[in-house]
Amino acid sequence: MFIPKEPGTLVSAMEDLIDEERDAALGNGGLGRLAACYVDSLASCDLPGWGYGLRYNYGMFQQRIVDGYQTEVPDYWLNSGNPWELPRVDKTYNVRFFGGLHDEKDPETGKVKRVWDGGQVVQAAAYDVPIPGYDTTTMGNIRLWSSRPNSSFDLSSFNEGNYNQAVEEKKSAENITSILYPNDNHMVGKELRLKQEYFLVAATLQDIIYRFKKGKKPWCEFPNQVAIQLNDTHPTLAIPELQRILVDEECLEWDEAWDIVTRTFAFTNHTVLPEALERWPVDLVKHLLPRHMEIIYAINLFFLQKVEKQFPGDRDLLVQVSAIEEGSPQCLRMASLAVIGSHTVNGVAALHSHLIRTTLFQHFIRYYGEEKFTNVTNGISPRRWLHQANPNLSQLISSKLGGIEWIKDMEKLRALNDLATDKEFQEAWMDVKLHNKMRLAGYIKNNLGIEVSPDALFDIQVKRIHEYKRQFMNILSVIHRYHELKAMEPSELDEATPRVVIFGGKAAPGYYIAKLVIKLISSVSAKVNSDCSIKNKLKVVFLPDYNVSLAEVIIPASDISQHISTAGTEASGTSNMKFVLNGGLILGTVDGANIEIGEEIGKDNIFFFGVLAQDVEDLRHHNRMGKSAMVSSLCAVVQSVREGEYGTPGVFAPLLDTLTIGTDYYLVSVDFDAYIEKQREIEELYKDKSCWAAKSIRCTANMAKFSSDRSIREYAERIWNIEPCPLAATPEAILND
Ligand code: CBF
Repeated sequence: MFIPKEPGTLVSAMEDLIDEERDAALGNGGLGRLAACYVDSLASCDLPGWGYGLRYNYGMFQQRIVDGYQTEVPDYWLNSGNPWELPRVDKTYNVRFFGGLHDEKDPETGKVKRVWDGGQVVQAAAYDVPIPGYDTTTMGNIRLWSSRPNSSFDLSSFNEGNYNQAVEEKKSAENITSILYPNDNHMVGKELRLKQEYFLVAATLQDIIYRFKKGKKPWCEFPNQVAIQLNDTHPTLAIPELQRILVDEECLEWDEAWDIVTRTFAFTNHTVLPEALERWPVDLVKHLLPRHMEIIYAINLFFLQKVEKQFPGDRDLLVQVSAIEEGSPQCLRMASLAVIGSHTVNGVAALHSHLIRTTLFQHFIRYYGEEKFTNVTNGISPRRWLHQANPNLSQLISSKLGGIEWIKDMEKLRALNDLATDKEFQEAWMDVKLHNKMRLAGYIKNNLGIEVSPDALFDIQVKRIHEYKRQFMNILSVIHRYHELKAMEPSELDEATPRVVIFGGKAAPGYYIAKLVIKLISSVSAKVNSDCSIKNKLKVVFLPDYNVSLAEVIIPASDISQHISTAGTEASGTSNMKFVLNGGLILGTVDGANIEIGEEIGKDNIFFFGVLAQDVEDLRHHNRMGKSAMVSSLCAVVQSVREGEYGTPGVFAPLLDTLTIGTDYYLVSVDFDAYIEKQREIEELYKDKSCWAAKSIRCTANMAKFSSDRSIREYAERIWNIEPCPLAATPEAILND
């Protein structure tokens, strides 16, 4: 496909073509990207599994920075078509919303069944994105659903004069997959979002059942043939939907159906943040999906009856585990429904899985016991995140290891440990890093006009902007460093390690505080970069429109990356793994997968700081009681911002107030001094190039655990009970599915 760069011009090189290609930005952050790595691993490990999702017309918005502020531009990524998808005209299913319920007697059996009819019926049309496995004939697939008016929508309404209504119906159907909600780790209770969730599960289940029925097996075989992993709570409606299909359409008895349902589903929890946990007003669910709400009530009632039987009179326990939260409004707790309807529940890193056992799902453990709750630490694809993103490093590694087998078996990387202190190898290793830093420096110069030296320490924090991820603490520490540099004698300044602090990430459009963080970074960047008195010892860059393509340029270029969430808030993180796999060191809190990365690469090769998750609640309590004062290092920084060092005083007041008038919920003040101290340590250590190179090599060498192949095999063996079965990727095999 050729895309004119300017009218009349054709692209001249493959690189230009690649630059023109748009990301399919169909997710918000780590959650969707994790799933993409998992589909790559499923295919590469010859495991028979697919991913399902929605084909939004508008994906994640494009971020522009105007006058230091984030603005959002719609991402119409399909403008020039999508060469990687296969529209499946033969794969369409109808999906119903709203409507009414009544009972109907089967004339033959005399059995009364519940009928859901009327309402709005839309069509789900499949688009396949084939995912070839690496070095195998097995082909995976991501099937994305697009909504459109159903086939009975025709021109008769127009002819009857109901033109407006017909157009409205068409628009309403198309709206469902029109746009991705751009919130990461934050739930928005909009009817359209709930429609998207049901649309996904209704189409997907019909598709799965269609394939199951081709095998002509009895329903009791379904859980042996099919495993469905709920990737967070967003597809939880699949549980009542399968129950509905089995009871209302396939006429199974309730208990038999429920046994099938609970042996089919497993659920991955990806967050403990309260604001991210889905709670839907019962009235909204009832209005949109009346039969599902009836079924959910019944599922919950039968479950609570069992709990009551085991713990007679323990009313508090019933309140805690109920899928319905009493209150005004009454709400459906999706995570509880997911637990009740699944045979296995997992967290995504060891600490996170421990936390969900001891906090979020602690009450469920009393009833179910520990066995149902497990951990599968996240992973990343070495194909994309080392081989593709960092071709020079991939080549260097392969040349030393005598082959590229590591790409499917990261254990092989361990041999690099023997080369960690080899001077020649260190030089070659750091040459690749320098080359990658030059590439990023070029990008920064071309896009922002900021000159940065590739010899400086590249210190990077790229991820969604969120208070719990503490980009705010990072920029406050940059200001602190700036003040230090300004106060230095010339001789001391000459000795200082030059540092380029790079930020990137999108804030949800309605997340005011996160947007102010971006503004503060931009303002600090403008001031610091133009201050000649600090002799280029500090540069600050905010890279607009962080996305996967940009990540592939940024990640290989890091010396240090920051993963500094308040302990206990980041479920796992996956960019931490990507940076370390590329030989970047980590400055991080004792949180999420940072902990396991430290265990694997060795405590000497990671810079940990900050409070532990187990102490966070007590510290917050202290803050709420007004028992802790802000540390003086932070006070000075806050004051300089308040006084207008970075623009009009007052602009940043709501942000600064989160530390002072607020209760500093994310414990910035508590961690600040330890954080600054670690940064000092890093700057000192960076001066010893050989020591740094050895650490960098050991990082890459010891990341085997974080291959998504390992994660996906754990799901396959411990949760889905499936084995590798290489599939011939013939066109027939794919098109028949
Ligand atoms: O498990 C994948 C990722 O999911 C999140 O992004 C999420 O949206 N819940 C978490 O915030 C990450 O910690 C996690 O790595």
